[in-house]
Amino acid sequence: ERGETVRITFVNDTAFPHGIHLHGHHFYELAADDSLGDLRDTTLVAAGESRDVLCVFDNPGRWLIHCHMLSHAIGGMRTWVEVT
Ligand SMILES: [Cu+2]
Repeated sequence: ERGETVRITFVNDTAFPHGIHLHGHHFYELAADDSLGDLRDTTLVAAGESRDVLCVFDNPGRWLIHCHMLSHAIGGMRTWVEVT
């Protein structure tokens, strides 16, 4: 819901790095000790690693999340969230 703060873990269980981009919002990358890192709309998740981010979903609508490599997004590395 609008205004909700959500922690998301992007898990990369592939052999390639993926730059994951969220439309409509920015989020903070979280360090291993949960401290806030950079404010971004895209985060690079290395092969075999995961990345936690913290996002305040304050922009209503349906927003795409996808890999920034077009071939990956076309191949299915995309989904969406709805903020109501
Ligand atoms: Cu990718």
